[in-house]
Amino acid sequence: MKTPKTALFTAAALTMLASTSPAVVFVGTYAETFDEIGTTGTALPAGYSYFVGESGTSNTTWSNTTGIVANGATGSVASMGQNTVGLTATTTPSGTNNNGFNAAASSTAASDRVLATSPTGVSGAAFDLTLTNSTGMALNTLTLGYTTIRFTSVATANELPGYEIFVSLDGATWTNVAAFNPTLDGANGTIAVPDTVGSTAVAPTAFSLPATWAAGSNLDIRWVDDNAVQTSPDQIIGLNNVTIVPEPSTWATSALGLGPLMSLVLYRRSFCA
Ligand SMILES: [Ca+2]
Ligand SMILES: [Ca+2]
Ligand SMILES: [Ca+2]
Repeated sequence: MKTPKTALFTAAALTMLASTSPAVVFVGTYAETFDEIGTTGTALPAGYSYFVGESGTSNTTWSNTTGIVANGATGSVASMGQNTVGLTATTTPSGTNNNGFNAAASSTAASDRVLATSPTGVSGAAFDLTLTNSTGMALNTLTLGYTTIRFTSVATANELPGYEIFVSLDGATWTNVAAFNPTLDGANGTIAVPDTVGSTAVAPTAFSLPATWAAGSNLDIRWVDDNAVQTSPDQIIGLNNVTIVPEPSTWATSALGLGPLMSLVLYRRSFCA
């Protein structure tokens, strides 16, 4: 029974590496172009880690009936293992690669760098961003924007197109943010990520966190790419131009301290009237 033992060992080794890279301090605005990686860099930007499904999972783990499974002992977003080998730097990603790519947004835009995925032999791959809430206040709603680059066209439809977003406030329990789940055709107001070459700009969209993001604590955001069943390699996709801000209406008043201040002004006015 050599094969199962090897698979178990590999999964255990990946789990041991599952701590993410140091978090980025989030003071109320965040923007990442990935361009500072450079054309030959292999290191992820600050706050990012790369994960793949553990050994023993495959391109049948997630499907259009199960979706990408958030939590569970195996075959879930929660059970993915960190891969610290380093990115593969290239202009145009091709083939399969469980290290992740540092790619160019296009062959004519070499300085515009993109993190790209093309998982193989596992359930999928993910880029994970860890942020520490240094705004000094609890946050419940964020506005997230990013661009999905579609590097390749595929002969048949990808089972689960593009990236799905998962968030975690403890690094253990994960929640899908359904508003960002793409479809091939963008039906019913969903994000369209067709199986053709191109880019999909996901407009900044507000979403509620699964629980309050307390001041001083961490939030993880994962862009998860499934390893599709139908084609091999399945569509190679990439992540570019991430922006994150607190949801504007709550941020505008609380960040400037206008909430308590306005209350005091109103109280004084009524008291002195
Ligand atoms: Ca870029
Ligand atoms: Ca694949
Ligand atoms: Ca995929």
